Amino acid sequence: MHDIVDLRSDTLTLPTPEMREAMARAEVGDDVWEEDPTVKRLEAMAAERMGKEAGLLVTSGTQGNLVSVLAQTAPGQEVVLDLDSHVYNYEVAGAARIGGVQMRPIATARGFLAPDQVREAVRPANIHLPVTALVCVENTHNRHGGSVCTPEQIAAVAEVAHAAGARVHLDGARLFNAAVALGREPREFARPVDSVTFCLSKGLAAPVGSVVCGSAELVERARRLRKMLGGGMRQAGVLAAAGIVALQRMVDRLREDHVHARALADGLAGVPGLRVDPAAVATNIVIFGVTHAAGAAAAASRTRALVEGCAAQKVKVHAIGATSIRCVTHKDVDGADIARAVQAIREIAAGWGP
Ligand code: TLP
Repeated sequence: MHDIVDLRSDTLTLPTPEMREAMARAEVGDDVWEEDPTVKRLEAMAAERMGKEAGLLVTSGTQGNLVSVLAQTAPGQEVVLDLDSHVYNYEVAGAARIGGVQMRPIATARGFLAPDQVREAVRPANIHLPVTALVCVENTHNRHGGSVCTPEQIAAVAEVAHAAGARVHLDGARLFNAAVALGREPREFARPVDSVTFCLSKGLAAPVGSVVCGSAELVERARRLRKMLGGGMRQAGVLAAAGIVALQRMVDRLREDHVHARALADGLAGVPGLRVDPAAVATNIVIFGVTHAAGAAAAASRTRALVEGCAAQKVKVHAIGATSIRCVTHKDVDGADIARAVQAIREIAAGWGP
């Protein structure tokens, strides 16, 4: 039980005492000179977990996705990706602005492009058309409520992309959640793709950092691009040390977060004025809708009132749209906290009347 139940994101997780200890003890050097042994150790561990030749510690998931896109595209080329993807929606259009690439967003059912959608989206050779250089996939999918796709689904998309001469990037910010949910190894999801980014700083609870993995050649290009973006860190081993603990100790416990997310969704199911589908909760994210018989404007005002009402009871939730709220479970939220959040939301909704 915590004083504040913070369900806004798993990025809010605080480092564990073991992480802080590892950070204090970390052996460090200048990583721009490639002389930080702890960073090297983390990168090697990450590459091994992803089944790739090499890894690169970056400052954030956003930077990892950006260097991956920049490393595999040229200005004027096109990137095919899901309409609700994080790269397209929440990365400040960095790839368009810095990489000069054009985004080709495609609407999907659960956040995952189907092979046929990729086949259709890839541009044929024609003097008028941009070259499709990259296809991006996201697993788990943030805006689709932590939905999971299988390694086989990724492989099917990658096969189409590769046959058309495009490369594939996996935004695996929460790839370990997908792996735990499906009982598969992270490297199975990464095998079909050319680059993968995963975050240490979300459910794995490290304070800072993501890792980009791919071929040694791709990672060397990404290293140069990271420097260009200002992400060349010096004694970054203090951060990498926490990342190592994250990989060693924090992966298996993600299943608790998934149990808590399902309990939250179950607790909210059937509440009048809320639209929630517990069966759709696959990992640590629950997205629910707020409804009102009088229409969208009334539902939006209920949504705002719900966020504020929860905050007044020290339960923090995040509105990701006018009438939708996201809750993310993580290691700093326990079963009692979930019960408190359910109670707070149910009480507020009960006041809405029929
Ligand atoms: N997502 C954050 C916010 O940016 C929305 C969150 O709270 O969920 N890919 C995916 C799928 C993500 O969910 C995120 C972060 C990122 C990339 C970017 O990671 P950071 O925040 O480390 O730049």
